[in-house]
Amino acid sequence: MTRPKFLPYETYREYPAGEMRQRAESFRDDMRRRRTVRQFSDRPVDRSIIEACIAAAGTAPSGANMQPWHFVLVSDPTIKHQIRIAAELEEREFYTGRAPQEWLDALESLGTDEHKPFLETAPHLVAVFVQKHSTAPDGSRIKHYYPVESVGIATGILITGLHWAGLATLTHTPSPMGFLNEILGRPTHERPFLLLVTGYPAEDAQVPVIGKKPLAEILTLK
Ligand code: IYR
Repeated sequence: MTRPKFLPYETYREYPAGEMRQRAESFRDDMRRRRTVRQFSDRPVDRSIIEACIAAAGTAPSGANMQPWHFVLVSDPTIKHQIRIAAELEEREFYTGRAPQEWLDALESLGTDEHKPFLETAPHLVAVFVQKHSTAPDGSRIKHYYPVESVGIATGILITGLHWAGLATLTHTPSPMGFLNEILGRPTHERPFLLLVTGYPAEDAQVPVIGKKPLAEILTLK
């Protein structure tokens, strides 16, 4: 057993109370501008911007710091095409049979259907995978803790970072997503978590008229 090493927390920054409030409120206001977009422009976006956002996502807290995530950044049109074909195949089944009516009713206000042109139009797709375990150099399995929660947090940071950078995103969850392992050559102990579509919104992009619950509804103060 090695003794844990600790160092002073030198990167911490404290802000005066007024500035803290201002930062929190301006962050809230900026996040309120974020909308999920389903119509993307094909305007190119430098890959390094997405890479910086993925690096930010990789700073997320995770169970026992196992960092149980893997990101595949897809910008190659041929691979995007393969993903679109596979996703639309699953989605067609979803919309024409697999989905219970209750689920279809819940999706009605979003205007989604089995057509997923954005998987080819948008310049980048980020496939996010959850690693159920990892492998030690001797081949033994290393257990991961709270992998889904951890990857959810990392994905939240990724979406926030892309929005912060000025890009639009769509959290897309074709189901099932097993085809992503095949197309992207990821091992079976990695489960697709979601597919994040990113780029500029199309100039004529429209967003559904839906709202977010008010604070009083999502917060209980005790
Ligand atoms: N995966 C399908 C259906 C879908 C499901 C949920 I839950 C959404 O919030 C949106 C869509 C699709 O992408 O169309």
